[in-house]
Amino acid sequence: MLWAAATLVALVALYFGSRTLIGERDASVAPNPTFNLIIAAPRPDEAMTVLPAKQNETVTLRIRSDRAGEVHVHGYDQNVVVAAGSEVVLTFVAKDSGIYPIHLHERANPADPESPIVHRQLAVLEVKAQ
Ligand SMILES: [Cu+2]
Repeated sequence: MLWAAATLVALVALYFGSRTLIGERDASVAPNPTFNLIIAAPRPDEAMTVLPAKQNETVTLRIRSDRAGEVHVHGYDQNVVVAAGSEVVLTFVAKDSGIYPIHLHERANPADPESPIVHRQLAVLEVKAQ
């Protein structure tokens, strides 16, 4: 019976050890995730960057932008207006699990306030069920 308990302890240690190795976020260290989003010239690889969170965590997006627009977390309907060359913070509770696109809504032609609004994907928020 003792060997079984010892094996279990070893497996638990291995499990938590491997969790640390793959860099999973430790909820006891950082209970509420904060992400920095820098909006500048578009890069092709950035749009699918996954920002990981867990259900019911308070998510904070710290957004710095070189252009005017509105950052929108689709599905959560969270918006924040950002002016060119400024930094804003958007905080909300991730109540629902799922994958949510984070967009910058900006004028197709920044010099023309009548030009259509385009949606540029900045990243995706992935909320995992607790
Ligand atoms: Cu959008």
